[in-house]
Amino acid sequence: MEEIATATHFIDLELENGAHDYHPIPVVLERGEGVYLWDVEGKKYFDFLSAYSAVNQGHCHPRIVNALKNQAETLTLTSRAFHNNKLGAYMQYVTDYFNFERLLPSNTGAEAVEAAIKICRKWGYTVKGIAEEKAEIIVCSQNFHGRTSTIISFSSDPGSKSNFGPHAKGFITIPYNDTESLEAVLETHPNIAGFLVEPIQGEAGVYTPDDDFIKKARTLCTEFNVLLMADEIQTGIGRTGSLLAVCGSCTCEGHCEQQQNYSRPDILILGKAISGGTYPVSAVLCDSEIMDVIQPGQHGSTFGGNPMACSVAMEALEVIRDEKLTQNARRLGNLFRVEIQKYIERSTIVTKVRGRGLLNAIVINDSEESKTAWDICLKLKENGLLAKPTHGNIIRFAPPLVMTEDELKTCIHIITTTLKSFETK
Ligand code: IF1
Repeated sequence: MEEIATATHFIDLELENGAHDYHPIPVVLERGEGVYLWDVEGKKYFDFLSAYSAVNQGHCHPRIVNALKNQAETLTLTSRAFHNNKLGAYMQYVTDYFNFERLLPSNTGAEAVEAAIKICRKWGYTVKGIAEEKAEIIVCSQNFHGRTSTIISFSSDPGSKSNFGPHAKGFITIPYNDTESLEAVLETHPNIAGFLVEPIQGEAGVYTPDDDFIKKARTLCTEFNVLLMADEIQTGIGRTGSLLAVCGSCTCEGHCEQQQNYSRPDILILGKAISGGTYPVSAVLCDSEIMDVIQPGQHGSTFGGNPMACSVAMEALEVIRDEKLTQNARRLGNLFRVEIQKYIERSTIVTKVRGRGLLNAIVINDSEESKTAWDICLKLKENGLLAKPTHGNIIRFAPPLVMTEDELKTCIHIITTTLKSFETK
């Protein structure tokens, strides 16, 4: 029987056969190239999500795809029971790139966060001298660090958390962007091993903290001998207009000696764009003094550090540098916010634009429970641009970093025209 390839057909197949764990925008994509996506009906879109910032290098980047193809034809997986000829070179490349001494390889973001938590706790016991089972980690409210049972234990989103207990202990939540609370907890709790934080909170609605938040957190962590763990899974690798969001306003290409505003974390967690979205790759980076708490048999992963991941990630990071994508994100991000701000001045429907580099969001003048942001995203889709609400009233705008200025101007036009059709007067 011949099937007609309409969007509804593909959507129904998922609904009938899959877990109902997502509620996607109703578009079925079949092809991507650079900043563009095409659906099964042949309609072309600008991608303003970039697979949640995994596709910073653009869809199907030819250099990254080639690295993937070549490695796939040579060797895909050995497990860590044996060495492979890519892992060492990859580790050397990435530790040089981000200026850390050691790398622990993994596959997904949540898995890397889990590994960071384990490293941090073990450091707490064996180096800091915290008594057995007493280590605590400070986290921020409205965080998003992944979906594992430990990570959801310290989520503040009931949907992510409720009925999935019993929850893991050992986490203390403070408000985001609040160094006074951080200091108060550090002063009153002697068993803190680490502070886990997103330099910009993505899921919270691209919530951008005060410029000195991470810097102050860095100082406090040093003062109290606590590990600063930066989850840069979403903000890292050029997205915010610096190599890492913890680099602040530094424009260097990753050679950290020059970074005046750099708040160097003790543990850096990367994922998503480290592979340009072609393969699941994540990593934990830190110096030997910390990483060496992990010894053979104490952590691992079947796929972690496989030659596909290594080859793809090296190429993906090389592309970030060669194409100056960090600098492009910074320049286009500034342009985006200036133009959207101009629109906001004449708007009743949009109240705010915020973000850094090409990680931005607009706040819609409606309640968090409303579906206005959703409706705007459906209209944007009709007008050829794909974006996703993060709450009922917030829309994230995060195109691939390979966008040109002309393309961005076209997109700003699509966005403002769409918003105009929602204005009440
Ligand atoms: C989904 C958000 C983005 C992350 C940070 C760890 C992870 C993520 C800072 C886990 C993942 C995703 C996953 C995606 C939605 C999403 C997201 F809206 F929830 F916040 F990107 F903005 N740390 N972020 O952002 O990484 O295990 O998924 O590889 O569909 O759940 P993962």
